[in-house]
Amino acid sequence: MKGLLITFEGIEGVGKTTQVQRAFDLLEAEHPGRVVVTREPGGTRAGEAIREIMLQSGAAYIDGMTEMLLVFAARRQHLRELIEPALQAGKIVLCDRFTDATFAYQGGGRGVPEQHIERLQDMVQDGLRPHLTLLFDAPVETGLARLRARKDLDRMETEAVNFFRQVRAKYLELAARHPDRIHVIDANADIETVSAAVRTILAGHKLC
Ligand code: Z5A
Repeated sequence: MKGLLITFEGIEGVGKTTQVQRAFDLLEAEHPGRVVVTREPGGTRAGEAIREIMLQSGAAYIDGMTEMLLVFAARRQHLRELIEPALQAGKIVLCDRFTDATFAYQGGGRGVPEQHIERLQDMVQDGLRPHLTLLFDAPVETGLARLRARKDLDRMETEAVNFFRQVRAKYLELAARHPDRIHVIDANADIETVSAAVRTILAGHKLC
C-alpha cells in the first residue's frame, strides 16, 4: 500500500486527541489533501455504534473477551471501509488508538490471553500493522485528573486506578518490544512541549 498508518496511543487523558489534531494541522500543511483523521473504536457507522456499546456510562458488565471481539469487529469494518482505501490512495492516516490499545486494555487490563489477541490481529488485519505509533505516557493520576476536569466519565473511565496502571504497564512493555515502531513521548509535559516532541518524531520520518 502506498500510504502511511500512524497511530496515537496511551491511557485516558494523556492528550492523544489534542495531539492528533495538531499533527493533522502540521502534516496537512506539508501534504495538502493527503491526511485523514480517524479513531477506534469508530471511524465508520458500524464502528461508532460499537463504540457506543463499549463506552455507554452505566452499562452493565461486559466481559474482557467480549470487549476484544467488539473492538476487532469495529476494526475490521474500519479497515475495509476507510483505512485500506485511504492507504491504497496514498493517504497518511492518523488513527486515535488501534490494536496496541487492545493489547493494553483487553490484554493488560482485563487479562485476555495475548495469543487470542494475536490470532484476531492476524485474522482481521491481513498483515497490516501501523507504520509508526506515538505512545503518550503519563502517570495514571495525571490522565484521570485531566479527564475529571473536563467531562463525565464513560464506562471504561470509571475503572479502578489499578486497571489503568496495568494498561499503562502493558503499553510500555509493547514499546520495549517494538522500539522501531513505537515512540514513547512524555505526556506529563505541557501541550506545546508534547507537540514539539511529536514534530521531532514526524520530522525524523521526513514527514514534516
Ligand atoms: N479501547 C479498548 O478498550 N480497546 C481497544 O482496542 C480500543 C479502545 C481501540 C475510548 O478511547 C475507549 O476505548 C478507551 C479505551 C477503549 N477507554 N476509555 N476510557 P478514547 O481514546 O476515546 O478515550 P480516552 O482515552 O478517554 O480519550 P480522551 O478522553 O479524549 O483522552 P485523550 O485523547 O488522551 O486526551 P485529550 O482529549 O487530548 O485531552 C484530555 C484533556 O487534557 C483536555 O482537556 C486537554 O485540553 C487536556 N490536555 C491535553 N494535553 C495536555 C497537556 N499536555 N497538559 C495539560 N492538559 C492537557
